[in-house]
Amino acid sequence: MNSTHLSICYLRGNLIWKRVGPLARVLSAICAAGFFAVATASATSVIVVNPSFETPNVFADPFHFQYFDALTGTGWQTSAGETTTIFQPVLAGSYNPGAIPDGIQVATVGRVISGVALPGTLWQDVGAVVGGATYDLDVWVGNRLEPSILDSTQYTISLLAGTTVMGSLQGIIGDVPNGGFAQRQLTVAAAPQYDGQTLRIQLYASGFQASFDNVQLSEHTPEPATLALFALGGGLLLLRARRKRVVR
Ligand SMILES: [Ca+2]
Repeated sequence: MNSTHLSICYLRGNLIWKRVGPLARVLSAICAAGFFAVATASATSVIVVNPSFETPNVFADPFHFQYFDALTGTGWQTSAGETTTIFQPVLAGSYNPGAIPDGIQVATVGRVISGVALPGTLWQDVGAVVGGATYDLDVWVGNRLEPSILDSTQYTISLLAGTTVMGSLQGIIGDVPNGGFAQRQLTVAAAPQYDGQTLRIQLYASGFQASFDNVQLSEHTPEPATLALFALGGGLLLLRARRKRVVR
């Protein structure tokens, strides 16, 4: 719907209102629905640093992985030592051939040391929350081929405002095909009270280990021009209602 459509909607409703009131109300409702559909149409990508875990290249490590907390400049932070890594699966047997969604490296979160499962958390702050916006967070989740005990690993993908979880998505690694990756999408509507707070992406795993790759975030906000039209339309309807009361 555009401004022309808006005008037509209003004029038609106004004309019909005088003859058949209920029909005009239905028409007005249809017009309003059109406005709301357009009001959420603007989408922008939120910059995620190192979204695919390709930096730095960890090939030189004997096991082709490095712990995040031993690296700088990755764009990601980790809370617990030695449980999150950047991994380059050079050797066959980690994932199915061609399974890595993007590039040649992934992140692994969580591990087991001496039979004890250590959870892991990766996070990145990506700017400020826009209150009223809707966010789509896309993450690929991987299930390594070895060993099968990995299947019981639980993972949680979250969007936070500061340290408050606005929304999260949970799953079990066993739901992902063995040796493969599957895309998961978390959609979060940011409540107005979170406006201006730090927007944080968080990836968590416990039980054994989850793999993550290709993290993408988009923000959907109402278009200012559309909101202005909507306010104008609302104002016109209000004026019309007042005029009608005066006439009576
Ligand atoms: Ca990658």
